[in-house]
Amino acid sequence: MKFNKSFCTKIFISGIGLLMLLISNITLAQDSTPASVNSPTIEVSSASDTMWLGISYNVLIFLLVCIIIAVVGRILKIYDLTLQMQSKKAMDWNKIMSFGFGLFLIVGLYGAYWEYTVQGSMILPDAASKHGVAIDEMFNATLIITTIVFVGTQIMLFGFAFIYRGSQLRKAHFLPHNNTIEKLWTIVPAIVLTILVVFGSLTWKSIMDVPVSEQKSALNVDVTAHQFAWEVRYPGKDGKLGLKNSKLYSSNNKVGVDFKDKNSYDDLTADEIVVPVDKPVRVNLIAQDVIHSFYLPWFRVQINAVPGLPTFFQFTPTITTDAMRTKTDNPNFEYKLYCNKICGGNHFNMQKVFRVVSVAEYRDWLSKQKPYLNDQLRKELKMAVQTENSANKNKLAFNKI
Ligand SMILES: [Cu+2]
Repeated sequence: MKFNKSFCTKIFISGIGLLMLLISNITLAQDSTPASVNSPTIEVSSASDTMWLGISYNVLIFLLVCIIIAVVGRILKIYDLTLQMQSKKAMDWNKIMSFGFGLFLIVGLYGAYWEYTVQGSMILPDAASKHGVAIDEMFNATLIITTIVFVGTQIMLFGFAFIYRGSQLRKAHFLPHNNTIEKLWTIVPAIVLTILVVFGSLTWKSIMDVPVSEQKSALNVDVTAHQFAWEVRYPGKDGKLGLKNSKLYSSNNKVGVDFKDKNSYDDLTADEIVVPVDKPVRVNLIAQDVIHSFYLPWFRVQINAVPGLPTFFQFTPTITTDAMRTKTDNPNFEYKLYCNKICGGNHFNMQKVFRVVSVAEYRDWLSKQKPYLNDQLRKELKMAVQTENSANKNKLAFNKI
C-alpha cells in the first residue's frame, strides 16, 4: 500500500485528535469522581468504568462524524464527476467550501456562546477570601479581552473566507506587504499583553509578598501532606508551633514534631481545619512522600506541599461556612480542602473539611481539641505521662483575636 504525504498528515492529525480526546476524558473522569472515605476500592472501580465508558462514547462519536464527513465528501465528488462526464457544468467547489466556512463560523460562535452560558454557570461562586476577589478580577479582565479578540478574529477568519470566496467575476487584490497593518497587529497585542502581565504580577505580589509583621500576627496552622491524608496541627496557648524534623516521624509522632523545642509541648491536633472569619491565616505546608497540593477553590488558594521544602500561604477568609450555606441555599455546604496533584491511587480521597466560623465559635472549637503530645507519644519519648487531661490545659492558639 502506497502512503503519500497528505495521507500521512491526515493520519497524524487524527492521531493527535484522538490522543487529546483520550487525555481530556481521563482528566474529566477523574475530576468528576465521587469520593468516599469508607469505600475507596468500590469508588475507584466505578470511576474506572465511568472513565472508559466516557472515552469509548466520545471516540465512537468522533469516528462517526469523521465517517459521515468522508462519505458526504465522496458522494459530492462522484456527483461532480458524473456532471463532468455528462458535459454539464461542474460543481463550484469554491462556493461549497465558502458556505462550509460560513456554517462553521455560525456553529462555532454558537458553541462558544453555549460554553459561556451553560458551562459558565458551573464556575465557582464568589471568592470567600480577600485576595480571591483580586484574582477573580484578573481572570475576568483576561476573559473579557480574550473573548473580544476570539470573536473578532473568528469572524474575520471565516467571514473573509466566505465573503471573498474564489469567483470568476472578480480578481483578487495582490497585497504583498503593508507596514501599517504589521505595526497594528504587533503593537496592539504587545500593549494588551504587557498590561495583563503587569496586572498579573502586581496581583501575585500583593498575595504572596506578605510583610513579616503581618505573618507574625496571623493564626499559624501546620498542615502535613502524605499519601493519602492531611495532618493538621494548631499552636497551643503560646501561639507558636513547635519545630518539626523529618527524621522524627513515627506512628505516634505522625508529622515528626521535635520536642526539644518547648513550643511544641502545647500544640494541638485536629481532624478538620477551623479558622476564624476576617482574620489572617497562615497555613504552613510540607509533604512527607511525594508532592501534594493544598487546594481551597472557594478561597482561590493553591500551593504545593513539597517533601523537604516548607511552603506557606497566608490569606484572610471573609465568608463563614454558615453564610455560604445561606448564599448557596445548601444547608449541607462545607468548604473542602483538596489535593490538587495527582499523587497516587487514592489521591481523590485526600479531602478535609475546612470550616470558617466566628471568632467565638473558633475559641470554643479550639478549646476542645486534643494535644498533639498524647500519652502514647509521651511513652514513646519516655516522658512523664500526664494524669490530667492535657486538652483542658490548653488556652487559645490565636491570642491576638
Ligand atoms: Cu495528594
